[in-house]
Amino acid sequence: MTRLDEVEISKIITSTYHETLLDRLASDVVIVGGGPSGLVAAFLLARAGTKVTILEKRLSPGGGIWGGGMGMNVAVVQEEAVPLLTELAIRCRSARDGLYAVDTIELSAGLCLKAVQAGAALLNLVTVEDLCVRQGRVHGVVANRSMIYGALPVDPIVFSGRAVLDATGHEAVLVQALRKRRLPLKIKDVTECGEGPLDAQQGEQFVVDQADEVFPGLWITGMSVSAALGGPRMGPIFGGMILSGQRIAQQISAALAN
Ligand code: 48H
Repeated sequence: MTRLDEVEISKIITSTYHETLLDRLASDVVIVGGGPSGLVAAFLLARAGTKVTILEKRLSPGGGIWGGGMGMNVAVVQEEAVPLLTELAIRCRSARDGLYAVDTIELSAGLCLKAVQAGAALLNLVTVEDLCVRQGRVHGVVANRSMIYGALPVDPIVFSGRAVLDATGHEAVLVQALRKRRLPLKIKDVTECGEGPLDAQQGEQFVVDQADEVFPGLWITGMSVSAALGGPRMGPIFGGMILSGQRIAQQISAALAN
């Protein structure tokens, strides 16, 4: 058995983490939120060679996937999402009428694994509380340790990115931060963030079609699209989140190439 020195173990954790942290203070793309839409975007961008950092406030990334519907750990996806999931080696079981059942443990773990293996860095327990805006463009986010945020008077630090993606789900945290300052968004001015009543068909189409850049340097994907624009919620179906992440990855790639 390898001989153990407890301080050496702590040194490995500290030095490895801080090496990543130092490297990731500046990225091409900062993705806030490690739910399905953020993870899909992270995987596709990282695979294309983009330097991607995901900041996730919770201990476990995966967002709303884990709970499936009412805590039953099965996610339903439409057939349009199956090719990407199959490419990621996430198994989809045909159920009926173009709908597939996916084990939520496999979906969450699979998306995290593939994003990280493609080169995305995922920093958990990091809560993003604000944006950096200079000359009318978002160029970073303001973040703190989740355990500190809201609990202690400790200042945050900044992660910069050429593109920032709000994938914070129902909270649409970054859109809220801009609205609060009355900064001019490219989207209609709904007075408060918040989704409309549940309509699975419309809600799923909405998060795919409306995923876009909403302010120079800031894109939205997944449930934050519904929250930011007042689109319908869709209930326990995840194909739209996957396709929304896919669409926004294409948009960000195209923008970074210019
Ligand atoms: C860092 C943060 C912060 C912050 C939040 O909720 P998510 O799963 O988001 P999506 O859009 O990828 O997927 C939505 C889906 O899970 C869902 O909720 C559906 C389909 N609902 C339908 C309905 O009708 O209710 O993930 C967002 C992630 C989470 O992991 C959060 O912890 C994280 O973002 N997050 N991370 N800083 N300030 N806020």
